[in-house]
Amino acid sequence: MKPLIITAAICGAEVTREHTPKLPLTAEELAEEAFKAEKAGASIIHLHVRDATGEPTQDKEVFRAAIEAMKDRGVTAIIQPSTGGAAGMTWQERIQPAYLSPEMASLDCGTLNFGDTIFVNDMPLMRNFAKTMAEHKIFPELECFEPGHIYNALRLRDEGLLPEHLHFDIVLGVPGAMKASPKNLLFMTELLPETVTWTAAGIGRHQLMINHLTIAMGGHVRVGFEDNIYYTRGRLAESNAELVERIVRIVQDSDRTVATPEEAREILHIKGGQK
Ligand code: KMH
Ligand code: ZN
Repeated sequence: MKPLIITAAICGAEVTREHTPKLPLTAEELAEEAFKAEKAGASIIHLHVRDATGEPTQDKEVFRAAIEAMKDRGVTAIIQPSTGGAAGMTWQERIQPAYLSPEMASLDCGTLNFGDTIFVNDMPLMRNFAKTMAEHKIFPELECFEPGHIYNALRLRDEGLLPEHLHFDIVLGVPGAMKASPKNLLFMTELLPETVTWTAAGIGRHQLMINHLTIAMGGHVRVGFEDNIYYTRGRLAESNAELVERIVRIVQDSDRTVATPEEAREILHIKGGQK
């Protein structure tokens, strides 16, 4: 098996300081958190940003400040801004970080119930995002919360809107969408073409179970406060790095190795290629 890529989703759009006082919000806090997560073993930082009041924003300049702060702090991991933002944002708001031409960005592949709201991703929006990412030489991570999302992604591929190598993120356990279970992860991954790479995210208390399964199945791992703020039941994680450190131990005990940022670029075919 190839080295395993750990993605740290360090902030998200929904978690608040009321949920966990450890949540990084400002550019400097995000940079410090990303740096420590990378030192612990993360090679991708999935990035959401917040405005001065702590609310989620997709403002290009707020992303620019966070990315610059990360680079100044010494982050060499792949920085992957979200183009999902928060449910209810317009597509014009959401696409803004793509104009900064990051190495990678998330591309959500379908509409779903997201808690009490609807996270809208129709085909025209997805085509628009995929085209914009291709124009800016951004490698997309294809976020799929339901089986139909995988078919939508393959439709984008058939329309020539995606790079040759495809990388998926299977997200399970969002309230209103597909539940996190071994059976559902197996079902979702069996829909994927053989040549792709994939990671998976389990929401809330399901994070660790999904992490264990993906390590055993040859996938990659996503952890972080965006999906889960607890280390164990009732005990908040000290940091994103603490969650990453545990994954590193499990990966090594499972006789797999953890990818460096450069290895992650090779595995994803973005080294000197896509960007
Ligand atoms: N915050 C969710 C509504 C992404 O980053 O691309 C969407 C999300 C997906 O987090
Ligand atoms: Zn996200």
